Amino acid sequence: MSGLLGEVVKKYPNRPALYYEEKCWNFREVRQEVDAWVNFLQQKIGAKQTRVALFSRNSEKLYFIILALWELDKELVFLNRHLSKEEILYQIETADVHFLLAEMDECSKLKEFPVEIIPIALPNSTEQNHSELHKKGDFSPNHTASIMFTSGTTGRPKGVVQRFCHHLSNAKATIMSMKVTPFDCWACCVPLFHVSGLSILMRQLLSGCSIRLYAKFAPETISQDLQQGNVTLISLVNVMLQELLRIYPSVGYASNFRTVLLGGSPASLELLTECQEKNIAVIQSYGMSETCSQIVALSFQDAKEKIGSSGKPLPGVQLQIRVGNREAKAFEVGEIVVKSSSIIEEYLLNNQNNACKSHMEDGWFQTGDIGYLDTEGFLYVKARLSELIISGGENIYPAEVENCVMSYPDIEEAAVIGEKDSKWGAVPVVYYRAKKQIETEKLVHFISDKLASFKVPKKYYQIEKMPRTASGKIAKRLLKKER
Ligand code: S0N
Ligand code: AMP
Ligand code: MG
Ligand code: MG
Repeated sequence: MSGLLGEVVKKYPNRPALYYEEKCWNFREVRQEVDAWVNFLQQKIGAKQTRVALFSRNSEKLYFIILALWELDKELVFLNRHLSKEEILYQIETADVHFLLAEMDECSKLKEFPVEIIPIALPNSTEQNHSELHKKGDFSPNHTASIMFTSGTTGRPKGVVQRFCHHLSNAKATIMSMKVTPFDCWACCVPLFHVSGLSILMRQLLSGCSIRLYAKFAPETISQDLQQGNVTLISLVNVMLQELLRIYPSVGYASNFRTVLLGGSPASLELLTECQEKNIAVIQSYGMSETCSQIVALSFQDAKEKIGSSGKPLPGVQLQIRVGNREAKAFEVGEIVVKSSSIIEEYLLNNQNNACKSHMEDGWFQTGDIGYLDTEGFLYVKARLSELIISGGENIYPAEVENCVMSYPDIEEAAVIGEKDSKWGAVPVVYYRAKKQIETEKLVHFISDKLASFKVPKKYYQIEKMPRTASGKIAKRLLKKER
């Protein structure tokens, strides 16, 4: 598997690799850009450093840097761009990172961190001159490619350790099931710091397809690219598809546009129906960071008959519904467990280099999601074991927000629940009990300092008494009545 980048460059040197804003780079030009970054970065970051953190929006530079750091055999720690300073600090300490590459305008915010900050700016020519030959990354299967944090039920983030073998196994399955070719152009407007985005890069390295990368989700620009035939595939979360439909052109999209890969959360039936009416092919998918992107998908051929289903396992993926220790019957609801070579083996925990296994003894991975299979083996995801709230494709674990709210002076108890939201799908709202009247504005300010913006509750209810279940736990279902 040596030199993934080298191989794709050798096969398709003159084919377009990357489109970004008005520019295009073929694979040979990508190689040159990546080499320049390799030379620059190897002078900045010592060979002994195994991990490097990245904090950035999508950009052509970020794309080159990811490839360059892999050429240097570095493990990449992807930080969500919306994180607060405290969250970033926690993640870089957990991952034991000493170097952080950040967008220029974020550098001042990060300057007191115990890491060396490298601004993401073009390496200047004098720095490039000092270059020496470097060892080309071999992308060996067991090497860690990326680490992405997920919060989990305890409220403390843990690192999802994605190795090249996991990514590549997933990429192969996706390429096979979606029939991706070098003539495809995959629009990447999801963040590269999520596996939704990074997996597109992996699929490119294996298939030779082009990528059209966007700095942010700009619906007008993307809609135009879809109309002009500049894109054949696109990965989206619900809120993005909804925005694109709002400005859907009467002439439709170009005929070479093939399909939307929709993922990250349950798909809205309304949205799927509207896409069917407009003849937009959507692959509804189920996946997670731990599975290195989609592992179950509903092809658009099946979409009409099986609307609401997440589909069937991708090639190489085994799926079961478990009730206790046994496998469920058709239509019986239980926990979704999966087995596949694209599933991670371990999480990084809060003590440096302290990892925990992700699998059960028998090799199955417990997703924490609840669902059932129909008689033909189509998966329906019903709910989650945890109270995870998904806002616009970003995950929010109530425990994490509750811990933060309870650390505010005089607040004694807090409960966070998700509320339906027409734009984001769901948003967090908080109920709390305190010794005295709390000024909401100050509380919001306090939380915003500590948590990523999308985790900050959108509504605040100070209540006298928390409703409780017979066993004494907060009865979240009864909270709304306390308003
Ligand atoms: C929807 C997005 C683009 C919205 O962001 P927007 O409007 O561009 O705003 P920003 O400029 O980024 O931020 C400005 C402020 O807006 C608020 N905000 C932003 N996002 C959210 C949000 N999600 N919820 C609530 N508020 C939000 C903030 O206040 C922000 O302020 P600052 O800047 O101060 O923080 C954006 O949210 C987005 O990109 N969402 C998608 C994220 C995503 O990709 N999720 C998927 C994660 N899951 C996986 O990766 C596994 C599944 C998977 O692989 C997959 C998923 C989808 C499609 C395909 C696949 C696949 O299998 O391949
Ligand atoms: P993440 O850890 O951000 O990758 O999020 C993964 C979680 O998103 C899964 O465990 C599910 O709870 C949820 N999810 C992803 N796809 C779907 C889907 N098709 N239907 C329901 N939930 C989904
Ligand atoms: Mg912020
Ligand atoms: Mg997430």
